[in-house]
Amino acid sequence: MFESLSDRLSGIFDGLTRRGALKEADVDAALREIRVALLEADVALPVVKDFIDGVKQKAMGQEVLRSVTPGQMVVKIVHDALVEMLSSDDPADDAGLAIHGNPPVAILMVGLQGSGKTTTSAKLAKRLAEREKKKVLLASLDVYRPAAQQQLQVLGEQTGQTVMTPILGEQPQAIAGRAMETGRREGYDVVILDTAGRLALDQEMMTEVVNVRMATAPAEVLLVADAMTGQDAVTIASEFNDRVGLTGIVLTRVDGDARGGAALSMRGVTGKPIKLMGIGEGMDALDTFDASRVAGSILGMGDVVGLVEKASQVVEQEEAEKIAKKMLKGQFTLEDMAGQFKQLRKMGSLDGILGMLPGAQKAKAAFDQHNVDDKMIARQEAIILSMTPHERRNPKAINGSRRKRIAAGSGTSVPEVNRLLKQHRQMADMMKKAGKKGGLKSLMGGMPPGMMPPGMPR
Ligand SMILES: Nc1nc2c(ncn2[C@@H]2O[C@H](COP(=O)(O)OP(=O)(O)OP(=O)(O)O)[C@@H](O)[C@H]2O)c(=O)[nH]1
Ligand SMILES: [Mg+2]
Repeated sequence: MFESLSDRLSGIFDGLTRRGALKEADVDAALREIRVALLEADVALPVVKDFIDGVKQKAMGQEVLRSVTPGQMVVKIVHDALVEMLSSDDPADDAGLAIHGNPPVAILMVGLQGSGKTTTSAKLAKRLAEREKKKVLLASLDVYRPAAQQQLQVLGEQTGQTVMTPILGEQPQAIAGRAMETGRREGYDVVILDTAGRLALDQEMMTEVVNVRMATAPAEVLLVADAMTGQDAVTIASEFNDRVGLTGIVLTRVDGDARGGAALSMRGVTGKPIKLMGIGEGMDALDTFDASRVAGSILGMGDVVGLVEKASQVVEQEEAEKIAKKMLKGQFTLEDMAGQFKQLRKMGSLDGILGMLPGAQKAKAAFDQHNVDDKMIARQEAIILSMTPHERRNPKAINGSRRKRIAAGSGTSVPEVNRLLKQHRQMADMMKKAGKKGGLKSLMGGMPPGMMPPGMPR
């Protein structure tokens, strides 16, 4: 079934083991297979189309790394694009839930019957209580299914969270109102409203949910959807989004063997982030949404992605070594300097990189002392990028009027351009000397931090 995508791709690229940029024909052939794979994973057609178009743009002309095949390269590009599309743009603090407003903050859980609303409500209450130290009140608005309210009661007991006591005959909107009132009176931070599910979308149910939403003004309206949902996912999600207005999606049963196509469809169609995922029946089995996990199961080829990642690390290492050798010969150009900045930026924020290195405290102090931060690197990179290739190779040619132009082009100032040129001159000199005297070690000692190529021996 799906594992065969890998085989299909290697078929297309048979005999194509040469390195070089990806050609349009290769990319097209691979994307045809990926299109089929996505459809097999139950991703909705319009979403597949958009996605494939986007990936094609990205893939064209990309270098194929040594030791991976073009097919594997395409898979990696597709995987990254999937992760990007599935990821939320929110700088998600925890799950990116808006729970820090004026208490009590309401969270409304909606979705089809059996999608996991009640279970997820209880899991979420526990999570917010434990991780965010919130006082949470749970309320069941499900007056239709017998024992629905008791189910929440039981889960509340299990998780040690308060569930509002039901009153016989009370209607959903009234229950919601009472829950908010109780929340206010008794100092709850969050009120989670668990609604009733239906087998299919029906208007009466939508109207009820819309009324509840208007009465409680929830900070979050979460669509709880089963990862196993097939093509219905799109209809469900867009209907709920149009009628009720979603703020996010919770994908349940990610622990099952569903391929996760629904996630991509719902994300694509609603544009709403998937904030959480259910990964089991236990009350702790709720996690922040992991885009790469779901992308991996949509493509079913995590191993390929890992392989390409490793290959790209090797290539980066080789690049770094090449630059280091050039530096020692005193041929360190402004282009090399820009390359260094790019590498640094690609690796993430400086603080993040330093956090990953053992014994980073000392390095961090050195960076701070030299005022090297991400913003400064970005500005310096911009300055170099505003030069012509000729200027980058011949810094001596950069006269006063060129400096003005470069400063304007990079949104910096002439003194900043001067400083960068001076820094480059000093580095090139220093490297030449160090190269004559004795190797990399002494060189690294004298280099301003921020200029050390990643991957160089320290
Ligand atoms: N494996 C697994 N099971 C889940 C997950 N989330 C919910 N379930 C199970 O799915 C079943 C239905 O969950 P409920 O929470 O009752 O679903 P619901 O949406 O409230 O159902 P209705 O109220 O009838 O519409 C339960 O047996 C849950 O244990 C999950 O992430 N993984
Ligand atoms: Mg329920």
